[in-house]
Amino acid sequence: MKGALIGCGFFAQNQLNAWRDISEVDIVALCDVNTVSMRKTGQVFGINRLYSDAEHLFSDGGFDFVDIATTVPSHRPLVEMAAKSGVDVICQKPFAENMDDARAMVSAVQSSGKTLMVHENFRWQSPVQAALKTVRSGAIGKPFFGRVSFRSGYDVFSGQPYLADGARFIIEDLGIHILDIARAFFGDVKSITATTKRINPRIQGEDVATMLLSHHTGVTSVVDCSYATRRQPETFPQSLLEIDGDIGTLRLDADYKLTVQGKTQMEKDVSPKLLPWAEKPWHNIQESVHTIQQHFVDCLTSGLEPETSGADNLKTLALVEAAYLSAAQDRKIDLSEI
Ligand code: NAD
Ligand code: 89V
Repeated sequence: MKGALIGCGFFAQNQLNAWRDISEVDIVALCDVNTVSMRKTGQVFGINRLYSDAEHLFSDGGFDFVDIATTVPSHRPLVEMAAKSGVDVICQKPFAENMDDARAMVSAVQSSGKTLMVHENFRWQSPVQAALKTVRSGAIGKPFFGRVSFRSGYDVFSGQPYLADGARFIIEDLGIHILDIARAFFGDVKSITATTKRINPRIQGEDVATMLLSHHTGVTSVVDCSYATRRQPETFPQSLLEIDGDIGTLRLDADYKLTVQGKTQMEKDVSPKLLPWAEKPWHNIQESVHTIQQHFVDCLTSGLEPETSGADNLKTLALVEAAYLSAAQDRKIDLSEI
């Protein structure tokens, strides 16, 4: 399978490392409006076809899929170009700036008959997968309560300076992952209530969000995230879990400790692998990049819809929109409003 990657910035380096480890894939072309980072990336990964203009990349073609690793404002035009060119697409999160764009992007790729997957990788982290497998095995019975929590004081702005500038920050950038994990465990959401705060005076958007979700399955969950939490041990970038079921409880605690109590008793270290190109503490995310990209390839090969498809991601994105609306209007939002 031949691929092209657009956006040779901070996170694309992980994506390119992961593609290099996936035997079915050869990345044949790169594109970035910033030709300096594009050339540097091309040298590191031995990729010679370089484009500063995506239209030109697509008109030259010669690849089966495109990996869109740019920030959100360019996602819609790039996904629409890909749909027009008839290639499969993997696009970074946040998938779109608003629901209208997201729906148009899903529909454009559907009309082309190609596959669209969102690079929504947090549910693919191996500790989260281990917890999902345990809950799905029935070890804690039927869940009735869940908490998905990401609290950190990590300086995320040094690697991703644009995160300090947007009117929206933590729900759109990070909460989106944590909300997606809640969907993976507890199913789709009926209503959400959210509060937000900005603690760090040097950024524009909110860096704390606390959300209460009612799921169609009857589960109530709390999804909370913060980049204003100074604590030791620093748990970045771990998502911690507490899930109560009718016959037991599961916790994914700091340092990837998975515990089940109740009818089943279990304590297990579910630390992610440190891939050869990865570095701590990012290895958890980096391993999930490899896993989600392999999932994309497996879906293209088998013809199955990716678990984190564009259509699926509309529901995660709707939670982001609903959370902002709830915080702005200080009320519970029914997801049918979005
Ligand atoms: P970045 O700014 O470092 O890199 C983005 C690159 O895209 C830049 O080099 C920019 O020049 C290029 N670009 C922008 N518009 C373009 C266009 N129209 N055509 C060609 N090139 C274009 O950003 P980043 O930190 O690498 O983030 C990229 C995306 O990845 C964001 O959406 C971010 O939310 C996401 N991200 C995801 C994870 C994850 O775990 N899934 C982690 C970090 C970042
Ligand atoms: O996933 C992300 O988009 C990243 C990070 C995990 C650092 O918040 O911005």
